[in-house]
Amino acid sequence: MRIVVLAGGIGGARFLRGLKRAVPDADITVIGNTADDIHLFGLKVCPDLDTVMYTLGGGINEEQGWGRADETFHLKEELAAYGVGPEWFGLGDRDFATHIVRTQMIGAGYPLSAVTQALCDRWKPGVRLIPMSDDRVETHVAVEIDGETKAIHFQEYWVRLRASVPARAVVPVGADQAKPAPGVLEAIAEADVVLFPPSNPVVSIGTILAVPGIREAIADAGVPVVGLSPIVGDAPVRGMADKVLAAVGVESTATAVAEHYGSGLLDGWLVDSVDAAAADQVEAAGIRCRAVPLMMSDIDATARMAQEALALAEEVR
Ligand code: GDP
Ligand code: FO1
Ligand code: CA
Repeated sequence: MRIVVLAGGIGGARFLRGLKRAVPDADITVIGNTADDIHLFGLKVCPDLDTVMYTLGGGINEEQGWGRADETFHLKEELAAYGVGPEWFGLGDRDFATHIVRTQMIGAGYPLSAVTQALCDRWKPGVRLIPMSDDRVETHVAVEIDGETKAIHFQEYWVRLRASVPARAVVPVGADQAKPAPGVLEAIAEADVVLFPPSNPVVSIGTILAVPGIREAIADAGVPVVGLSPIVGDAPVRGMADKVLAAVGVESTATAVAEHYGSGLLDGWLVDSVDAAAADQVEAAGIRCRAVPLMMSDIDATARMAQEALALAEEVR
């Protein structure tokens, strides 16, 4: 079975671990979000690609969900001693090596997709990980600070300001000019099923779908497209999805997220058992809906979620 998964960071990576457990023989292609990417200290950092790579490759800091296990921060401390920041972004020594290798290869002329493949030669994530695009796309958030609106990088909004200022708009800068990376459209066209893990609908899956051609390829593939809600009991399980959903005019409910993707894209939608009452409204929107436990508390529970998603895909096929 050929499965294509659009993934952000933690939500996507943890789901993928369960999917691999559920269907060990499946051929899984992951289209990773690169709109969180940021250039720091002259290096290109790709948080969501790295989160998927480290999680599936066994190098992730499990408690945090991002960054490396057994991490130290000597380099960051030395930079700070020179007064060189930003200090608000926690890049560890082990993680730095990834960004150095990536930046060096990009400087030598390799596209991000080839660099990601090279990094995965080390981590062996057991999936084919492709960035959504080789072109630079950066999510900026229009925030209101002291009555004035200004645009800042998504990482500054989330990591430095902890989403504490009102977000008025979310813009994937560069997305409209970006091309899908080599292999993205081909993987979608050859897929037996497309899954949306419980990733952020705006700044993870939304930005992937904003790359011209990707949404169309999914809609045209003629295969089941099934998503899992990242919103449980009208709130994100973690992160700031409620705030960025509000910024794009979408309520923070499992139903509203399904309607936001729409029946033109989604065939099936899983909501958590606590949101079982939402199923009728999702079905009324033309999307087959089931309520099942959606907490990724361990790999077995996550594998059951993946099985449910694949079962729903068979139902709508
Ligand atoms: P990020 O890039 O690290 O923010 O990760 P993603 O975009 O892939 O996923 C973030 C989303 O995952 C958030 O909106 C969370 O609500 C959702 N999430 C995290 N853990 C769980 C879980 O156990 N169950 C469900 N249903 N959603 C989860
Ligand atoms: N998230 C934080 O909340 N604080 C950090 O200092 C931080 C550093 C960091 C470094 C590398 C990396 O790959 C990810 C990192 N993240 C950090 C996570 C990440 O930037 C965001 O959680 C996601 O992109 C949100 O979608
Ligand atoms: Ca992310």
